[in-house]
Amino acid sequence: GPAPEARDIADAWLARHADGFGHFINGRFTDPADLFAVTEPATGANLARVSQGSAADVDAAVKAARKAQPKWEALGGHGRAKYLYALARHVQQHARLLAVIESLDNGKPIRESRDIDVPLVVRHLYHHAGWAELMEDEFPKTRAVGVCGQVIPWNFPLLMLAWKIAPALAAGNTVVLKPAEYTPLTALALAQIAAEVGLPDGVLNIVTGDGRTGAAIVGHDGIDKVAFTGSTEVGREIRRLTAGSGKRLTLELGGKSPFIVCADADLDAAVEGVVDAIWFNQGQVCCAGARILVAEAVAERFEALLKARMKTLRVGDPLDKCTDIGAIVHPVQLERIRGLMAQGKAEGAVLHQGTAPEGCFYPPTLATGVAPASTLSTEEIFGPVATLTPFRTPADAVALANNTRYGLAASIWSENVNLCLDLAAQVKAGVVWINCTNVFDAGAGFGGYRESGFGREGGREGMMAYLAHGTPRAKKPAPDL
Ligand code: TXE
Repeated sequence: GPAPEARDIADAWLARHADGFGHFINGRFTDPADLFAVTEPATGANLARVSQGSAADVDAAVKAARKAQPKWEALGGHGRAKYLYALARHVQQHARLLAVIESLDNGKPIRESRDIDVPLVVRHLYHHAGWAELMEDEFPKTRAVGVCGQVIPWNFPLLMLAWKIAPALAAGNTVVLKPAEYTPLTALALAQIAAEVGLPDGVLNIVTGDGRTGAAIVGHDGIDKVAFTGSTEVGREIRRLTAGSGKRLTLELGGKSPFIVCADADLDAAVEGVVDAIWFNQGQVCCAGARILVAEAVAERFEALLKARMKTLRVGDPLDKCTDIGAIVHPVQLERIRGLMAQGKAEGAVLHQGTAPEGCFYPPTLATGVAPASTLSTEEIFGPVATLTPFRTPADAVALANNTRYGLAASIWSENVNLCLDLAAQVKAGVVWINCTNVFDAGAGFGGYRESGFGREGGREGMMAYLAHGTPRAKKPAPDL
């Protein structure tokens, strides 16, 4: 398991909040009210109780954010950067606590929360502290949008929070954020960290609750910009709700990303790529490489290698450092995965699976014999399930890759760089990885096409979403000679 002290720190933190968590509004926690249970998916045990945010709570949070916004913006980029740097440093100091809470709450392996989630959170905060420093130079004649309502999912609870709040705060906006109801705990810990670093009251407000609380945020008149990451269905609903309201909107929704293995690919590397693409975070990744497309010439060999590798993956206790695949976030999601797999089997798919313990776990799975129009080829499963489909020519691979309602990401594997670049240009996806996958950087815009949503998060493009009249400074024309 993790260093015992880390678990102890988490248990002590949970014990201190045994009476339940309130919302973080205007720099302090409200009294816990209308509590619901947050459970540990790996064991089913209750972890904590948090408050279901009402319309009145949302209203109080939006009012606090409105009041704080002009002062926060007037601080200037350098002033705001100091707070973002401090947040980053304090998250680093509490890294072990945050990693263990994240793994308990979400079910993800501690190796991932410790080595991927939390370090990426820190990196994101530092990167955007840098943007804040450069605001006046890089984005002159812009202003903040105002108050941002942000609603996030449960698959990367703290990382999605960082993606949302870092650019918003750097640009001078204030925030009302709702974490997902399955995984609100690291957001509440981060609220405590924000208080610890003395972030001015009202700049960051965290209201917990379910979709009703989310809808109250999205629909509130005092919100200037909505940012949402989650299901395509809810994204569509939010688009309807905000249409004609004058609110700005960015949506980061689902995916069914292709993972293309060309005939000349380094197959061992591509196998490890699949592990990172679909067996990372239990496959609950919006840009997961869920559709493996492999050149006919190497398909049989690749399938054999992949099945052998799949059998070595350990599914189980998220807090065990040897675990590769942890718990599915919630029994409801597990049922959803099982339902889709049953449908896939009924449509003729053959399932190859590793093993998983009893409980809220699902084994790594490879589905073969899937038709392009079948459920398993088209529906986002959001579990550790990849389909494997052979293709004849690179042009066929592109056609299969683009045969989707989504367009979030793609991975291309080949030793021929010209072929990689040629395919990359033809695959319609917001991110294309070449000979790697699921690589994230705070400096690169991330986002999708089609039903994967619109808007970019990260880097310069990500900043633009949080700026009014936010055009980057035009390069000065060369002076006339
Ligand atoms: O997502 P929801 P769910 C996909 C994935 C998954 C499926 C269902 O396929 O199996 O969605 O997951 C809040 N107004 N993704 O049901 O409901 C909700 O409280 C405002 C892909 O958990 O979209 C939570 O905070 N907010 C995805 C957030 O929306 C509302 C990540 C996401 O929950 C709302 C998650 C409403 N009407 C799921 N209804 C990705 N792209 O990464 C709910 N919410």
